[in-house]
Amino acid sequence: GKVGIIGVPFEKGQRKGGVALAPDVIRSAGLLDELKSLGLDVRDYGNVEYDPSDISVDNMSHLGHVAGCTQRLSEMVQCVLQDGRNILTIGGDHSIGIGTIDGHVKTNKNIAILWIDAHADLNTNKTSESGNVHGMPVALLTSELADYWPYLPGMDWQQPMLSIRNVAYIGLRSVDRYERLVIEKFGITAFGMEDVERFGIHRVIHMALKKIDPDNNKSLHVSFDIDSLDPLEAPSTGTPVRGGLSLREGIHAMEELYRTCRLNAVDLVEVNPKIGDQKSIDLTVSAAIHIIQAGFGYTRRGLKVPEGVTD
Ligand code: DIR
Ligand code: MN
Ligand code: MN
Ligand code: MN
Repeated sequence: GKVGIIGVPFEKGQRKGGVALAPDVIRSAGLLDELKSLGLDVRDYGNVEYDPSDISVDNMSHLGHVAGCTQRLSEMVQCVLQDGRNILTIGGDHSIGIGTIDGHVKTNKNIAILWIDAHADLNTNKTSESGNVHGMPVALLTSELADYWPYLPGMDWQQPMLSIRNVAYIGLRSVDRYERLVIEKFGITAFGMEDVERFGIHRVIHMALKKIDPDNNKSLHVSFDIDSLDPLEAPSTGTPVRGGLSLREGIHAMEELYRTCRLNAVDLVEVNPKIGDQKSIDLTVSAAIHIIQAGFGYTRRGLKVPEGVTD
């Protein structure tokens, strides 16, 4: 397998400094070597650089930066996929999902998204209580939500091409009132922590796939917000919510998705190496690397001996 890595040192989709450091901190913790040890051909495309546009829209903080960054990111994602590589994007805050999913859907229209997060990230500028764009990417990306937005200058390159029927949530436990209303109105596939409790992560993953990819033929995209994990195991993140997925559940989810052979894009977002003491930061970075490895073929059964050296 071939994989391309893009770092997105972007933190203007929320208000806490530090998330922009995550791509380099996660690389420094040995990410590339870990992926290479899985037998992958790994190419690092470096960090996104962009020109912000000078626009503003009511209750959307730093939209000019979000627009500039995600437009460039979408182009880079398209390049990597066209090079025949699966893609790993390291954020940055979750607003970067606008760029990665736009790039994926422009390359392959038949995609399905697993949004693994404590939050639904489904606000518009009218419903958001924070004005933070990292709480809005799913609403920007999906066609059913298009009517709920005003015209957004700087975002013309991004037309919502994805149906909300192709999105499943896993790990929800902090959903705003209007987000809940939208989830119910459109019957969005959503497995919150309650469902993980009730069915177990294994069944939840397979029920989600059955809903969003019933014919087992879609290009799968996981957008993994590290705050989906319990803060005991991933404390260094901007909006932690207690009672989350264990690292074991997160790893199992990624292993099962890898086994479909159709997991072609992974985002890992919201690690903030400025939150907490060194022990918390190390714990969070190592959790992120475990999640990524599982999504790219690491298995807890042990790896196979490469072909040709078995005798
Ligand atoms: C909240 C928090 N729903 C918002 N969202 C977060 O700001 O819209 N998303 N933290 O990751
Ligand atoms: Mn998120
Ligand atoms: Mn979140
Ligand atoms: Mn967040």
